[in-house]
Amino acid sequence: MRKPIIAGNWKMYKKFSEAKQFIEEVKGLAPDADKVDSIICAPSLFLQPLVQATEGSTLQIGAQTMHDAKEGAYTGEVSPVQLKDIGINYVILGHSERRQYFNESDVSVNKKVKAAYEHGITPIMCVGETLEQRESGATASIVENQVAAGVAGLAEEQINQLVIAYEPIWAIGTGKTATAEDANEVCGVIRKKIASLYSPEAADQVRIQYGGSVKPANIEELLGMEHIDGALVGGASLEADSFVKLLEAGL
Ligand code: G2H
Repeated sequence: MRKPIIAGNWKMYKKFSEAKQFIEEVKGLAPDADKVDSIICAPSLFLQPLVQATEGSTLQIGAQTMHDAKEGAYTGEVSPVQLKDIGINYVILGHSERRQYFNESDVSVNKKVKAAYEHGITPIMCVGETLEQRESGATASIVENQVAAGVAGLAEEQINQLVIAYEPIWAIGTGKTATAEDANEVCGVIRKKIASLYSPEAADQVRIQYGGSVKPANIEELLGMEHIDGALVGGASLEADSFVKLLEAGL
């Protein structure tokens, strides 16, 4: 049985006062850590104080991106060493917005995934197709290629720690959710790809999230699917009430 993993992705939303208030409201309500992994991926600026604010809670704070180098002259960037040092255990890598607006590629995502492992941070590696790719029937091959490129060079014993988020780009922030069946089908393709690259046992352990307009009204159906082990949630993770409902759906 794979443990559900529900992660909020706040993107570039919230002032610090709002972020703190959210954490105050949610931190006592997050489920037991042995039942659900509950994570908020906050803007870099807020990470350290929010880690402190969640002390003693099962709610964890994650990052939304990082550089692959452990340190260096990379103005504006944050390193895996810096994240780990303040108590960050999860990082979203290769989100489609990073790929689209910040030139991230399968190659740079792979470097970051490897760097995350090197420093004991669990990567939430995002993959997903555009609407054009879906309509041309290329979804499976696009996603398989992104997965293979993203995990290149990882050892089999590292793979069971991996979290993959399948986020069809056309469903992000648009209100359009893939049907649970469609999402499950692509998550199944991802699992099969891991099985062919590593082993059926490794594929069985990898946790795969669906992301793209997940909300309290649709999360239960999504989580009920065979290959969907969690959700990466943007808009619906911004309100405390809604996020708590999402976490409870993981129970
Ligand atoms: C997809 C998702 C969070 P939303 O980007 O990663 O955002 O739930 O708003 O579609």
